[in-house]
Amino acid sequence: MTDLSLPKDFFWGFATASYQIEGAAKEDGRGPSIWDTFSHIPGKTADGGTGDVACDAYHRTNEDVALLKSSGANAYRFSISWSRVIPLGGRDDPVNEAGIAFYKNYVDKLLEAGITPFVTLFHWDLPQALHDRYLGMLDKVEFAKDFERYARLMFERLPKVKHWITLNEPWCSSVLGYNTGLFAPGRCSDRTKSDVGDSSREHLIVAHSLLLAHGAAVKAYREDFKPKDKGIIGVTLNGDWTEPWDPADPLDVEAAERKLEFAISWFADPIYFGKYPDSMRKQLGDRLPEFTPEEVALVKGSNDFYGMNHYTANYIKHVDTPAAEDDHLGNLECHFYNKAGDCIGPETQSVWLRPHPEGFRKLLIWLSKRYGTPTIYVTENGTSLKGENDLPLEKMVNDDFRAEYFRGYITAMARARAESGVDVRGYLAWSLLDNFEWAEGYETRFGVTVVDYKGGQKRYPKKSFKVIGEVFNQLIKKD
Ligand code: GBH
Repeated sequence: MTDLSLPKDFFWGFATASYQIEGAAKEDGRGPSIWDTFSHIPGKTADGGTGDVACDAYHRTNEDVALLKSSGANAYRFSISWSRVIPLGGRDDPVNEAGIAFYKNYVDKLLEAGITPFVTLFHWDLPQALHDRYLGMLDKVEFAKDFERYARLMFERLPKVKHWITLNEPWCSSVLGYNTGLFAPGRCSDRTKSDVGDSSREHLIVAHSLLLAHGAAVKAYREDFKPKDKGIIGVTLNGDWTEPWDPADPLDVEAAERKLEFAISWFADPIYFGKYPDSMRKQLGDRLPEFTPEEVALVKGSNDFYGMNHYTANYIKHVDTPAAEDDHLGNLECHFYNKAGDCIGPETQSVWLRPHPEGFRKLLIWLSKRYGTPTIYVTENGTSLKGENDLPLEKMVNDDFRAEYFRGYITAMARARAESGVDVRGYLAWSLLDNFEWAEGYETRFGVTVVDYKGGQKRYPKKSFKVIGEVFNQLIKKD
């Protein structure tokens, strides 16, 4: 049996995001973000939920840090609400000191508790004012400048933070925000008129802007803030594992690889190689933006580590002509069953999520091979449970399904490290708390802690909260 143990300095803990947990949407000078606007439009979230109150985390720093400490975790990932620290978002707009003080205190409290903060600058909650001013992420020049200024402010004001994540899942901001319209700001590629000419290109333009903004923030950090030999910065990308629908069909095999490229390499190839993947260029032609030489210089080499969010897997079937609005996928379809009738994994509450831990191991290896053994931090991994929200509290805390999910996935990660030399150095489970699950509202829960929304936002740790700690305690070497 391989030794699956993890090194003593391995980071493990939990992750959250500002709009999903903070609430206090109008308090202490916070400005609105595109998610405030979007979640208040009837029909945009499953239960009409908004982040107005969420888990009320803005008022519960001490309680939540104590909760984290009781788990034994040594790391915690959270995100900053840009519009809480710069309510209007822009580089010439005023700073909101109350917002800064909130995050400064959070960092101090975590460090006092022996927990290392991993801080995300942008987890989708763009200041609404920037969207109103110049369409936000659609304007690559203005957006990168404003993002860089915001990033500089945080680097300066949170000097104790040594692990920075620029963007969370730019794929989601691009595709869900500008192509399918399921996420804020809810723009769709309907091939009708658009402020940028052809609306079907909007997600491609947004992705390009996000890459440049990431590059600008990294450059600023490295040149002006990074302490010697300390302090690392990178982007977090989402990506599901893929298996061919028919392993004997070369077209499906190729499509499975292409799906990884359209989801992951769209962002990672520019960062590691300075260009978009050939498969995307081939399919999208000049609809896909080109990098200027200056842009290549900014983006290429801009990751100190690879932030990996991972949840699920799919069987991939090649199709010759996808629906026009599906061209972000790359001529293919995603299925939960393959040609032989095997199912990729059991149902959860999320239509897109089927546990398949073996896919995690394979994707870690795939990333490691393609990008030259980068240091990887798993910045999210977790699951919802079918019907969990309908259970009474005493049943909700017995989340065996989630506990087993974590056991399987963490073991798969340890195997990728031990057997295949993947340089994974940290793991943050999604999520510390049940929270505002975006378009799914509050009906879908991802937490290892129940948040009793009707009972004053009280927290009740679930079984998985404890099991994750046990698994890491077994795996991490004592000396
Ligand atoms: C993460 O994304 C987010 O970072 C986090 O905020 C969120 O709470 C967590 O997932 C749980 O959902 O709408 O059918 O096209 C995970 C990756 C990729 C999952 C896009 C949902 C949309 C599927 N996400 N996917 S669909």
